[in-house]
Amino acid sequence: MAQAGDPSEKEVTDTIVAPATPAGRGALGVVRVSGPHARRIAEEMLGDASPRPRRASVRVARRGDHALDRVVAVFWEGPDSPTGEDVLELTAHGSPEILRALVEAACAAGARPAQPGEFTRRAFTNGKLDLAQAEGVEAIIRARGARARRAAYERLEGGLSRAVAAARAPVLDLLTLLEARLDHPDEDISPLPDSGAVEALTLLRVPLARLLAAYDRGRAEREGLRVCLIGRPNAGKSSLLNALLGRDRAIVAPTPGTTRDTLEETATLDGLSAVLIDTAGLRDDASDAAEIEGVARAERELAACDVAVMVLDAARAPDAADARIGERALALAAREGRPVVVVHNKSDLLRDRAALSQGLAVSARTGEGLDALARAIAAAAGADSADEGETLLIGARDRDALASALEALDGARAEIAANPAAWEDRVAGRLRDAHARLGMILGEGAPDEVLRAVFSRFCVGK
Ligand SMILES: Nc1nc2c(ncn2[C@@H]2O[C@H](COP(=O)(O)OP(=O)(O)O)[C@@H](O)[C@H]2O)c(=O)[nH]1
Ligand SMILES: [Mg+2]
Repeated sequence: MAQAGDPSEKEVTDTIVAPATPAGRGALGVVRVSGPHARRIAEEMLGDASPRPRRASVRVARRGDHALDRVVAVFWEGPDSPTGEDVLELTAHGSPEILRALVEAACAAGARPAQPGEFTRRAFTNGKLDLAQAEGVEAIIRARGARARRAAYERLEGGLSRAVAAARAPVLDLLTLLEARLDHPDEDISPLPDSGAVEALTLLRVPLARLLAAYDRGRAEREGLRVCLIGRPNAGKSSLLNALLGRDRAIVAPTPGTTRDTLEETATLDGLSAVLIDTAGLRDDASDAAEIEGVARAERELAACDVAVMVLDAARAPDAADARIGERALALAAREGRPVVVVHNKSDLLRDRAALSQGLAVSARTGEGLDALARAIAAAAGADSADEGETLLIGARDRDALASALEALDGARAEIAANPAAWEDRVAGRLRDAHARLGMILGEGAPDEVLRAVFSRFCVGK
């Protein structure tokens, strides 16, 4: 028996109880109890002195002499249970009054009301699932739409955890190799040449970069693909936005420079939800402060979007400024890795189609080419790619960990360049860092504030 003040007593948790179903009325409602007193609570509420684990039994749940409801009771004996502790699950009629009375009866028998996410947190603490999977519990409950649901299920089943483990294993292999040399300099372990190390580090990046790309796709799916319309003033960006929306939202005017700010609207393009962003026209002779700021914002949108649509005016022969400005925008998009779809707008004014360089002919006025444009945007976003990472649900916490792991790997490469032939120690440090960052996705060594932040997003009863 643990004495008061005995450090091992910290390991003993109290017993928690909460309704596991929403507070409405329905056929069934579930109350869950988890912790060392679950067995005693079963005895007190159900008269079951030794409930058979994992067997459903029909019992009258009581508080003292009062019958509360006839319930189906299931008892699990820890550690082989959903939370790793003794668990009692009572399925009653779905009435908020009954569930409240059951929770109160459990509290009278020694439980306390659970905090948000506390059941899942205990499952995590007891090694039933890692942190990535624990977040999958929340995700699958919140998921809207079949794709989001599949991705959340995959995460809950350990899909992301396996991908992270697979990306991490070779990091550890390389680290072990370097450490063996560092720890035993006299032994006959052949050194890794600089070029071999750079190559190994470059290979380590690949799976991490893929997971990060999956994050971008997932975000686009959740929040809508960010599609920004860029081009010179008067090319018809605002008109195209209206045409794609099927209604007038942006101001269209024959005078160039009408759109000085950016404007966002959600639309469905080829079945994908998208956020269309109208921007101020790109120019290199912006004169007033508002114009200059408008161009700067347009460039920021271009750098941050998922797909850029470069709108050219098919009714006008391109001049030197068009070429300069177009090149600058394409270079920026290329540097940021943003796909660009080029369209020639005002195709209704065009007599000679053959004169068009590559790109789609569209008309905001007649609607010509708009369906093809929507398909081209979806294709450019990689929405139809059957990439393996596609089904992985990657959240902001994972993204940060992946990005800092990549940074550590890139730092390791920089160490080799900076200190040829004397980098092993520092590279080992960077690899340890990358390894630890990836472990954070799984919750390894996660400080209490991280765990609290993760589980506080859950509702009570999960
Ligand atoms: N004929 C024709 N005119 C268009 C088309 N798209 C836009 N315009 C006209 O071009 C001018 C500039 O359009 P706007 O959408 O404001 O261009 P923005 O400055 O790029 O946003 C307006 O007078 C529009 O009516 C089109 O497809 N065909
Ligand atoms: Mg405009």
